[in-house]
Amino acid sequence: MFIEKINISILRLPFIQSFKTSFGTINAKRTVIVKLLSSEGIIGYGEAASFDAPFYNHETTDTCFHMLKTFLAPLILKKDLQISEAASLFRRIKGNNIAKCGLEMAMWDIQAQKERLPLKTLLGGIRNRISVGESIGIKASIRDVLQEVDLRLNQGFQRIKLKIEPGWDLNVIKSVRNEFGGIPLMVDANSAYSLNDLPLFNEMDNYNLLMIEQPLDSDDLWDHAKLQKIVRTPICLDESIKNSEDARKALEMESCRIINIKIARVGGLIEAKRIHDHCARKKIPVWCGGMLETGIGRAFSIALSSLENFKYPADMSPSKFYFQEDITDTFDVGSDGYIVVGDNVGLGFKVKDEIIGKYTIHQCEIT
Ligand code: OSB
Ligand code: MG
Repeated sequence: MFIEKINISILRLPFIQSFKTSFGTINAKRTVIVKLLSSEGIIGYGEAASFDAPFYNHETTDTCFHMLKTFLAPLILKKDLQISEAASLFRRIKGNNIAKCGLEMAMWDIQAQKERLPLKTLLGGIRNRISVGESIGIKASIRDVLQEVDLRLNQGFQRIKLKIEPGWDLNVIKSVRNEFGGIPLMVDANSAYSLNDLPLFNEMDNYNLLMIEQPLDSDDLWDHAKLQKIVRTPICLDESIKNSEDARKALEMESCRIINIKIARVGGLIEAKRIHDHCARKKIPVWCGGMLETGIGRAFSIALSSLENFKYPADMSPSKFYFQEDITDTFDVGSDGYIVVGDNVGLGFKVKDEIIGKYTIHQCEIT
């Protein structure tokens, strides 16, 4: 495809309700939307859904905008490139995976439209529906958590993930188990613990959790391997897996038994699929995580989740849980806890340019 024009916008979408993790509270989503125009007149959209501050990983919304504008967009502008060729050009730039993913996604959207195929088919997806769980942030009180768990289970969500941090862990897990019995339950620590917390993790083994997501430092495959030798509960890595090489090493070291794939964190769909395929060969299940992104980012995650080795429910609650309005047509989670993977061409959801305009706080156009 030949790229004629690139538009990069920072949007600010206020949250209806704030979301607290071990690394901080998120009150609004500032995200970067990439819009490409190809020489055939096809428009493609992508999202670099970073967080505002470098607490999840090193990137921020503003570094994504900067990297896209200054280094990434010029690599593909006015060139005739396959997506895989663009991805190898991006690989020469260190890190900054979320920024890279914004551009790569938009190329996939164009490619799918050129081939008149849904993204799912282009990626080799096989599922017509994907199962969905809910991720529940750290709340003011345990009662608030119990209320939200009750609501989400009634709405059909297939598993509950509790965000934890030191002081907000076993007490919450115990309360949810007491109240709701053997529901599919897991926790996500976003790197808030160390091996000094071993007694806590041993205790967690008694609560039949599906998995413990990213308990230790994001750079530390080694200590995760030590922990996984001691605890029975599967460890799932999120932040630690930045590419397929990390996945290979984590599996060789037995640092985890499950991997959370976020397209943004790994720099795009090519790398996401590579991790998926490697895990499939090694019989390690994966599932799709989220970045509290808009409908654009979610659309790509839904298509990716239709691949065969996505074995656990995705963090894919509909945007109406977070935003007053979304920049795309939205999807619903059925009372059976599934999202239907449609067969519309391209990313599969109608993008609303006027709503993008309404929330844009900064933008540039590169021609
Ligand atoms: O680690 O998965 C995470 C939310 C904010 C920051 C980090 C994470 C999360 C989630 C929910 O767990 C993701 C989502 O539903 O998009
Ligand atoms: Mg996580």
